[in-house]
Amino acid sequence: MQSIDLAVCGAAPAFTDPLHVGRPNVGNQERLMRRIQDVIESRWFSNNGPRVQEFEREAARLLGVRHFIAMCNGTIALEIAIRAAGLRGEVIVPSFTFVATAHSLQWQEITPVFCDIDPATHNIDPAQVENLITPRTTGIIGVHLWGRPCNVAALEEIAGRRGLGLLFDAAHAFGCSRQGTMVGNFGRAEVFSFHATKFLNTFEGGAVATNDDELAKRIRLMKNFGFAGYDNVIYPGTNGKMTEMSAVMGLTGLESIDEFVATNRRNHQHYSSGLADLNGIAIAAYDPSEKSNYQYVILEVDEQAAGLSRDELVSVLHAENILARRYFFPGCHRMEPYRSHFPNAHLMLPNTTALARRVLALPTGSAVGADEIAVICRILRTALRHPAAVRSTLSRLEEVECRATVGR
Ligand code: T4K
Repeated sequence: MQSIDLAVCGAAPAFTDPLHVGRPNVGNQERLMRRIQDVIESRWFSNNGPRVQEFEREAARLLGVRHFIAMCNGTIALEIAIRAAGLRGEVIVPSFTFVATAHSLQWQEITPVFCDIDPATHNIDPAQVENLITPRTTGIIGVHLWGRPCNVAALEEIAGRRGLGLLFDAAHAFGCSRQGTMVGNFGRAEVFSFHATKFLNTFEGGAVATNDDELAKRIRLMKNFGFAGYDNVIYPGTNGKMTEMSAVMGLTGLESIDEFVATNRRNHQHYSSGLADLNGIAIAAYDPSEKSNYQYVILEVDEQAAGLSRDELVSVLHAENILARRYFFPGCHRMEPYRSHFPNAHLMLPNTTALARRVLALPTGSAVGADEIAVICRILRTALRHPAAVRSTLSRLEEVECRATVGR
């Protein structure tokens, strides 16, 4: 049999160290270390300290939004925004998202009602939203998946007409715009994540952005136990505060944000040209007329046309130490407790089901450059040139693995 230069076929892996999808961006390390030192010397670590306030001011300025409330992570920020906006009963959300979107509702006994996506945008399909509204529905949460904003106008129209609260999970969309307006300004509020793997990170972190003064006031109380001043609690709250250490990471990242975007955009272009003209392979594009953070390189695999499935390509890449991810497989509706609550949800989610089988995320960010991307593209091209041989090798490997497991 002809030898194929792929690790699954017996060649040495292309990378000795794993290449990750979500390697953190750091920015200027010297400035970061100085700021960390300052925090330690100041002995002020939390509770709305000066660095958190500075981070909030800088981020609000960048987004052109009235209120930017920093928090300890995106999930708590979502929970607080949902509660502060008064959502309860049922809320319509896409299933094709990170499970935190659904959990932030379920955690407070609000039922997430899963809506299908538009296969062209991967975002919630406004045309499907209306079919899911019941007397218990109080809101809609759109997710700007991969940083590509939802059809905000259509969702606003439905929410306005049906008297529903509209929030956005903007975990992927810091620094992105829609029709010239920065994400952070849509709906009643938008929620960001600054998790380590995000384009801008604060180790762990999140924020709510809103132009609604009343809502912002409530959110600030909620994230600080309901304290309106010393010894004065006027609201049931939780602990959603961001630490000073997180804020200095965020401030340092903000200073390099243009560089992060440039790197991501360059990586995206390298992948796009390196994988152009391959049958059955498409890269999710960003609108060049908008601001985008180019945070994700998302490959869509049409198994029929490509000759290999998404999962087979993931196996090929993993064997090379390229840790591509199947975001957001299998869809929230197939995770617990939703799978048990709504065993037939898939009947309403054909586009979600199809896309969850087709999509994979490739390594990008400042930890990868043109050389690594050239190798990744070469591997994908090689695999796709020999689909039959790769498929039979993979099924042989699977059989061996299966026999080993049975024998254990
Ligand atoms: N809504 C949406 C739409 C979201 O995508 C997320 C988070 C949220 C809400 C909630 O926001 P947070 O509460 O997280 O702030 C990761 C992140 O943990 C998660 O924050 C993120 N979405 C999601 C898309 O990705 P996993 O399960 O993929 O994480 P993990 O540990 O497998 O890491 C991903 C890759 O990054 C790996 O290849 C390892 C690498 N990595 C990871 C960390 C933590 C590093 O190289 N360095 C690191 O420090 O969820």
